[in-house]
Amino acid sequence: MADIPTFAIIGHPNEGKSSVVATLAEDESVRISPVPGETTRLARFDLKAGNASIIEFVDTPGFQNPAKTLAWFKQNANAEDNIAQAFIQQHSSLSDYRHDCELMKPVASGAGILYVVDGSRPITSSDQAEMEILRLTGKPRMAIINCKSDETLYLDAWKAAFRKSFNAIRVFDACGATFSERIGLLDALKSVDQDWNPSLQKAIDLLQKDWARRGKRAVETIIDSLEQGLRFSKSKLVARESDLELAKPELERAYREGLEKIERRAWNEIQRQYRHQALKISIPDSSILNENLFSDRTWQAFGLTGKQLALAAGAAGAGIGVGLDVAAGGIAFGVFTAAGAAFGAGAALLKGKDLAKLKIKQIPVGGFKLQLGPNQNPQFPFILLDRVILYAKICSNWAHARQNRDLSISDENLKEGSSSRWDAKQRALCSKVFQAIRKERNDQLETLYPEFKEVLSSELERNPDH
Ligand SMILES: Nc1nc2c(ncn2[C@@H]2O[C@H](COP(=O)(O)OP(=O)(O)OP(=O)(O)O)[C@@H](O)[C@H]2O)c(=O)[nH]1
Ligand SMILES: [Mg+2]
Repeated sequence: MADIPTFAIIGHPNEGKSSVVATLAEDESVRISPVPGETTRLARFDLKAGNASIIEFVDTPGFQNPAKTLAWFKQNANAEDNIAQAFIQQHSSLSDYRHDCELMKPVASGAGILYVVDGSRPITSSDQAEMEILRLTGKPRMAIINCKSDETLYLDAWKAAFRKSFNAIRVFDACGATFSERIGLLDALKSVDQDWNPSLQKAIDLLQKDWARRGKRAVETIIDSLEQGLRFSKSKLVARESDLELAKPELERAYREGLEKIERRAWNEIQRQYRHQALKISIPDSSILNENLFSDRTWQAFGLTGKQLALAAGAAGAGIGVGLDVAAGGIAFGVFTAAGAAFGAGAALLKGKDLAKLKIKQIPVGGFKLQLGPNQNPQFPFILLDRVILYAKICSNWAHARQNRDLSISDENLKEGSSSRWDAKQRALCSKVFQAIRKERNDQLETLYPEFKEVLSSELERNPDH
């Protein structure tokens, strides 16, 4: 394997070292814990583009004896070529220095140093000692200020302290960093040591290409789920007319669950594409995505306004006539539209949404066939689309260090859907796409999809704060 840039993540216990590693290496298997001393051995994690490793990050335990280690380093500073190696040799048999030796190993073998501190607390003498030890190693080093809380009182003091002994300083939120913030950090690392420049630039280029590839696959997944959702129907056979009423709620439930399954499959697939395999993404409680697909809040928050919808559907040549109010408001209207049979009160499961038509057909050999869907509501595809886009945005910006729910990171900015913020032309394009999907006009889809994919791609790339 070709040599790849290697960085050791070093610091005091419990400062967020493993969190920085998890986010930079996109690896949710890194062990993170609120209890200090979680990391006791070196652990190597490769950031990959496709299957190729492009940067290696080495997680290390926290310093155990910074003051004594510093005293030793000062005594031996001029005597040793590889002072980290000499330190390990002299201390490897002492169990009190197990962590100090462990964290020096990657330094001794030439790794660059990323020193992580929690910038929301004051500097202590131990921190001063650690900074000085790292300076005495003579290795290129960057200080990463990872604030575990919102306290900013001590930031300037940290920066001033770092200026004396570090080649670069970076504020980096391990639990909230987006892709572009990660790229920003890697970019800044290039300036720490000129020798790193070419290999880091190559890694950044590969990562950006890989990111674009993941975005493309997410778009494919979104389109797939849209096709499945818009064409989905559920049918049921019943023997006697008297069984019809009983069968309707059951059919509704099966229809709703089927749609939810389609949606969930797409979400899981997108999650996998962004390397969150272990399903550790937990949608924040405040997120509208915690509402189900059929709730009133969902239909208020996502989709288009009535006027936008009328324009979009009009441009697509889809008359939505009396259905318009239903489609736009979503709330004031009754249950499924019944076709071919009166639809009783028992069908109120999906209340509030004119979602799908129920057809009841008498079968010549006896019995009845009930069919629910496919859904014809003009607002429905915009709702599906907005929900899956929002999920993809959360996923792609979900730092791999964010393994527990109680980190208070809000998604306030992500609350509403995307499609209502697109321009009229883009919304009309959507309506055309939806119509062609419903009519299974693959010839039309072939010409519409390239532009539609561009709309989706650029939406996924848009900063989540806007
Ligand atoms: N809110 C918040 N919590 C963080 C952040 N970074 C780390 N934490 C939390 O701080 C705790 C320690 O994080 P780790 O990444 O395990 O720290 P460490 O430096 O590797 O700790 P040791 O391995 O014990 O030395 C965990 O509970 C993390 O969730 C952050 O940016 N914000
Ligand atoms: Mg750790």
